[in-house]
Parts: sequence; structure tokens; C-alpha cells
Amino acid sequence: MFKKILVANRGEIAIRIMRACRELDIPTVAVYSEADKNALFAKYADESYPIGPAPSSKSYLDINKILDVAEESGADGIHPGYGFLSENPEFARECEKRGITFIGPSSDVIEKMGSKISARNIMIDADVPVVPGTEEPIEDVNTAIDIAESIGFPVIIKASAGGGGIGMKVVHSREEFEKSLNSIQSVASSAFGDSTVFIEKYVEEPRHIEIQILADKYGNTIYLSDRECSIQRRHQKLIEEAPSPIMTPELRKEMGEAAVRAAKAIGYENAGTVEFLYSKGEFYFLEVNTRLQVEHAITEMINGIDIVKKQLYIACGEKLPYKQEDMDIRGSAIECRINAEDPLNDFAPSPGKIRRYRSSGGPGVRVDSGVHMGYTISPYYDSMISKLCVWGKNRDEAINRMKRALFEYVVVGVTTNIPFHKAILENDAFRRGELTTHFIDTHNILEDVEKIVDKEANRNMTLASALDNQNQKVAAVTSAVNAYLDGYKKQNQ
Ligand code: MV4
Repeated sequence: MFKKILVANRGEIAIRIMRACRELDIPTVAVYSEADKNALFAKYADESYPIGPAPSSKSYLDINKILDVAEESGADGIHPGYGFLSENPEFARECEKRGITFIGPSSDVIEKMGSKISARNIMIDADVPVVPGTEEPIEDVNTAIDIAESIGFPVIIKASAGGGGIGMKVVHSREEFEKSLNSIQSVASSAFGDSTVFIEKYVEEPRHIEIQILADKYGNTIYLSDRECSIQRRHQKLIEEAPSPIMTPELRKEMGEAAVRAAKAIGYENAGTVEFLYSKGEFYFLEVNTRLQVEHAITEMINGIDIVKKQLYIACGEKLPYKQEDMDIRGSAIECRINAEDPLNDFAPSPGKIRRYRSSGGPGVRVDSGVHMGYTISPYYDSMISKLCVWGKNRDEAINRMKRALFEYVVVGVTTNIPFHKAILENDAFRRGELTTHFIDTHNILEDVEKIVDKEANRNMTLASALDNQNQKVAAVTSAVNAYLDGYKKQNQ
């Protein structure tokens, strides 16, 4: 096992990783920017080192600084978390060069999956279904238009170096094609330094379903289960659930086996996710995420597996202790990403100080967070306050439990998207499991959010005034909850 692990990340995921290390008795090293010198994760670690100013480019993305700290502290493993350097092949390669274990797949695999054309072609060879489209980069407009005609409009033009929704455009007709092509090429060239693009048939109103896999160094590759991440806005996932409401044992086996073929075809090692689009009974490969994902926790809850610990065991050369038939899923789990953002103002970030805070608890609730009362959410990084996850014996219980957990959550000082989550959880189509990536627009969710915010205005005033009128520090967290509940009861009498 590792002697010491450096966590090249911040916030909730840094703590999540260090929790696994603590349970395994592995000392941890945090690196933090100037904006994070008081952050919880930097205190949670056994050792912490400053790595530069607040902007990520000068701290969390500085490969050399991070590797210097790893060497100085004697860390023999680096966990990159998600975002930042987690899918940067150069970082993985530099770790390899310096003899420090990058906890994730090899730099070659990360690089191969970074090119969407190469990923697509590998999947075609591995008999993993892909959306009909081109196998070669687009060279000239006229050939491309012919191809688009033969695929049939609408098509989607995607940047090969893109991913996660950046650098793609839907084209509905021959007339629009050339303009869209030029625009994607120039976006791709400035954003990724690579203007290569390809075309696919555009799948309308699909569901986003992904498969969590684990692969060891000896060719043992298994799928854990699926997650559905259709509730998203501008490629920011907001609610995820495991399993998908449409999943059947047969479909899970089919998609799971396709994901394992995908992983084997690229020599994948460690934990990873294979993303699919699903529409009308068919599924299509989209991307491989070569990192630990934000939403891994809901899979942990239904599979009863600590994915981060498995990542550590795999990275130091242990064999997977299970076979596919050992995977056994229980119940249903949902994650709501609680963000400091205003859903009624185009989801604008709402950084600032959390004046009063009490997160939900009780049966079946898991809150992964890097904040606390008095914490200031920095404008430099993403505005996630926590991942609120619940488990239930079935989807209905999980939904009811999430509604209860959202009811309990108290955050004062910053605007949050909690009313947004309440609106979704109250929605009949959501309850029926009828999800698509267009859910928020299709069901006018923002109108419901507005109603909830109005209805809760009173309650929140009661809460805020109960806190303000008491002298200074007195307003204990518990009284916040009491004020909250009293206000709620009065209003509903
Ligand atoms: C698509 C698509 C429809 N048809 N490809 C978005 C993220 C990137 N990984 C690929 N994405 C999409 N690719 C074809 N051929 C629709 C999307 C898409 C989407 C996918 C998953 C989750 C949310 C999404 C929101 C908008 C578009």
C-alpha cells in the first residue's frame, strides 16, 4: 500500500479521498491555493502545502509545483480527484516519470480518450455501439455536407478534442452546415489548439446513462452499475440517480458488457466511467471519463463498494477481489448537487460567506462537503456546497427521503439551488422516471422554482430574523432548525 498520498485537488473531493486514506491509515498531503488557506480540506490532511495564488492556472493546475510538493513530502501516490489535472495526460506522464504513482489510468489511455474520433473508432472496432457518423476527421465542406445528407439531418458537429459539451453544434439543414462547421472549427482551434471535427447523427431528447467500471492491472474488468445523469443544465449535472429508472437487469448486462469491452479495448486500468446516450431502446457510446466522478457516491451506496479505496488498491497492484457475478445492487440512490447559485438568475454563482449552516442527516443520508458555518465560498472555483445523497430501499423511498433531506437543509448567507431540487423532486414526470437531457426546459421547472421560492419567503424570513435578533454568536444551529420548522408549521396551518 502507499506510504503517503498527495491529493491534487480541493473541497469536498479532497476530503472524500482523504477519508478513504484515513480509514486505510495512509497519511495524506494537501496542496492549497491562497484562497483555500483556511479551507477544511487543508486542515483535514496530515500535512498541507501552499502552491500559489487563487487562480487555478497558478495553483491547482501547476504540474511542477504539485510534483515538487509530492517529492518534498515523500508522497508515493497522487490522487487527482475530478476536474483540474485529473484528465491531463501530461500530468499523469510527469508522475510516471518522477516515479510517483498517478492514481488513475495510464497517460496513454487518458490521451487516447481525449481524442473523441480516436475513442469512437476504437469503440467501433470493439463492437461497442456508437451513434451513426464519420470515422475520419472532416476535411472539406462539400464532402461533409454529403455525409450529413446521407446520415440525415439533424446532425451534430463535434470537436475531436472537446468533451463534456464544449465544442459541439447541432445542425438542422444543409444551408446552416458550412457556417456551423466554421464556427466549431474556430472554437475548437482556440479552446483546444486542435480544429479537428467529426459528425454524428443528432439524437434528440436522449437520456444520459453511464456505467461505472473497475479494472485492475491483470485484465480483470467489471461493471458495478449504472447511473442516470439526465437532469442537467448546460452540461452541468444537477441530479443523478443509481440505478436509472429505465434500467432492467437485461439492459444493465448489455450496457455493462459494452462498457467492459470498451475498457478492455483501450487497456483501461483503475476506476472509470463509460458514458452512453440512450434513446428509444438503443444506447450509443459517447465518452470515457478517465477519472473518479463527482457522482461516484450514489454507486457506492447501491453497490456497497468504496470506489476510492478500490482505486488505491488497484493503483498499488492488488487484484480485484470480485468477479462480475459478485456485483449485487441494493435499492436506489439519488444525488442532488447543492450549489451556491441562483436558479432564478440564470443559475449565476452566488459566492460569499455561509452565515448559518446545518446539513441534513438521519437514515440513509450522506453529505459530502468541504464547507461549514462561517466558510466563505470563493468566486475562483466551482460553487458546489455539497453533494446531498440519499439511499432508499427503492426509488420511491429514495425520492421521499431526498424531499425530507432537502426540507432539513439550512443554508443562510448565500443563495442556493435547494428550491430547484425541491421543484424537480415534486415533479410528477420525475416521479414517474420520465427523464431526458431536456427535462428542465420541457417541464418548465423554473416556474415551479419561482413558486417554491415565493412560498418559502416567509419561512426564510422567520429563520433569518430568529438568527439576527439574537445577540451575536448565540444563534446556535439547532435554533435555526427550530425557527425553520416553526415558520413552516405556521404557514401550513
Ligand atoms: C450528443 C447528443 C445528441 N446526439 N451526440 C453532450 C456532452 C458530450 N459528451 C456529448 N453530448 C451530446 N452528444 C449526439 N450524436 C447530445 C449531447 C448532449 C448531452 C449529452 C449528455 C448529457 C447532456 C447533454 C445535453 C445536451 C446535449
